[in-house]
Amino acid sequence: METTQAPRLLGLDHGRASNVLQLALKQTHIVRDALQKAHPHLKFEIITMKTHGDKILNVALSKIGSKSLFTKELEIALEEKHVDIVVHSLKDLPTTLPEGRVIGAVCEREDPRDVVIMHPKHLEASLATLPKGSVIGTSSVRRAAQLKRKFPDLVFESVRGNLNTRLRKLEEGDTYHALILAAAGVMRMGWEDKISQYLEEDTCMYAVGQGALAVECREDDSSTVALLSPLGHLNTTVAVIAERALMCTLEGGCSAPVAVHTKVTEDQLNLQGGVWSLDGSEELRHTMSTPLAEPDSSSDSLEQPVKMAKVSTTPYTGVVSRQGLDHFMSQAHNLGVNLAKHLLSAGADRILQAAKEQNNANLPSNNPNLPPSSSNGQKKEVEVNDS
Ligand code: DPM
Repeated sequence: METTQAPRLLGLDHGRASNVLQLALKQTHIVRDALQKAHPHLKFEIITMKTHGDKILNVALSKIGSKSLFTKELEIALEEKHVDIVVHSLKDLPTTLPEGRVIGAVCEREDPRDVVIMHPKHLEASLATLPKGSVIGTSSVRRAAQLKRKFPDLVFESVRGNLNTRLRKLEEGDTYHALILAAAGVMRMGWEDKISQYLEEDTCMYAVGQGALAVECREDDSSTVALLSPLGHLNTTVAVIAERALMCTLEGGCSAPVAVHTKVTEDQLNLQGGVWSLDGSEELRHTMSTPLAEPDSSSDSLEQPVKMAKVSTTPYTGVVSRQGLDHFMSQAHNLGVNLAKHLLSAGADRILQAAKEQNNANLPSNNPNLPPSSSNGQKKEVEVNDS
């Protein structure tokens, strides 16, 4: 049974002095503050814990294999009710959540674009004017594939570590001429003034869900689902449902060169999707849109009260549906599925399969930095720090 006690939030703690600067903690605070504002009579507590995440930060993201690795301990803490809410960057959440878990709210999206952070020596340059052979740091196959296509004379190299580490490697070293990062993370870190260039969709489309925060909870925890409701942002929610439905139907993961560009107007949702070969030599893009129309009230059937008896879910790629908004969410979902089907019939399956095989071939076997059995559902060895 759920109690009337306020839910608790969970922050990520890597146990170092610099951790207050880290993105996950900042994002958790953003959501905690929003919850506190929406429910001033309740108290929301942040609980920190250590994760395996920092142990594998020196392995390129595309080579880790399982997208949910970073968040595994958090998931277990949620399941075992040490915490009730977990905050994520939506783009790091798989399109199929673990059983019993839902995204209770998707908060308003920050600028979803990717940006260029230049080395202090090249502040005057742009990607187009950097000298031939300049090294661009990114571990994202999505970014590398699109930018290789556009700038064949640049060299792309993996850059490891959290955002602080990456910035230090750029600014204090001579390895990289520039980094590509998500504007959202850069802004949440307070580094807006370091941005040299914003990448538009003709240069580099963004990742599914990029820039949006997802607030996860247990599906059967209806009191928390209700508390999260005011944090949900409608335009962001329909956009990311379409993007995630596209990704899910393409069966892409975080290591797939898949990208999107989404526009929501008052009555229309417009989704552009793209798929690239790892070297950028092949590109497949297509745009589709759907009207975001109110449901036709005359078609409301007597069934409705029965459907509404089960309070929330029918989650769309994990996102809880809301009464009254269900119609928009289903239109958005269909748009993503239809666009994916179009891309698949135009050859996306072959491009993605080849990319997957190439990625797997690069996977370091027996890497000592990878935690054991990353993909099974065992829930031992969890260390929750309740202080
Ligand atoms: C995922 C990717 C990256 C993150 C792959 C991609 C970037 C990895 C890299 C799925 N997660 O984007 O193609 O640059 O080497 C991540 C960041 C944020 C959430 C940092 C970033 C912050 C932005 C947000 C890492 N996850 O992309 O610069 O909230 O969307």
